[in-house]
Amino acid sequence: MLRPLTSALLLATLALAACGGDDGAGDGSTLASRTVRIDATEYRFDTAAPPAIVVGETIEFDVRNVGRLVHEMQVLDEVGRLLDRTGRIMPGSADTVTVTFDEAGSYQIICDVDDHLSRGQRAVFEVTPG
Ligand SMILES: [Cu+2]
Repeated sequence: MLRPLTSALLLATLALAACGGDDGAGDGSTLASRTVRIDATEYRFDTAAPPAIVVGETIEFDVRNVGRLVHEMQVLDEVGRLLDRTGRIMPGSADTVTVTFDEAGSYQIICDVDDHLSRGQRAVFEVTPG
């Protein structure tokens, strides 16, 4: 009984460490299975196509600020819990955030700079079962 539990804990710890390791550094992650580009502007997020993420994927979001104000991007799960976020991104700059999606459901991205969220800078996307 002890051994499988220990392995599971170790895996969970590694996964957490991997998720937290890229906090706004923008150095890219070798863990990501693919990159999804998102443009942030006043007051919305644009992406070329829906990201169509399936459970188990690790996505690097490449967030470009194409607007005139500072933006950021937070990734929230179905119950609004913060999974990870970019740093504050100056106009003309970019940052990345890498998230592993372990559960199917609705996720959202928001910008919580000033009143941007209440102005509608938010988007919802689905993660589907594999
Ligand atoms: Cu914003």
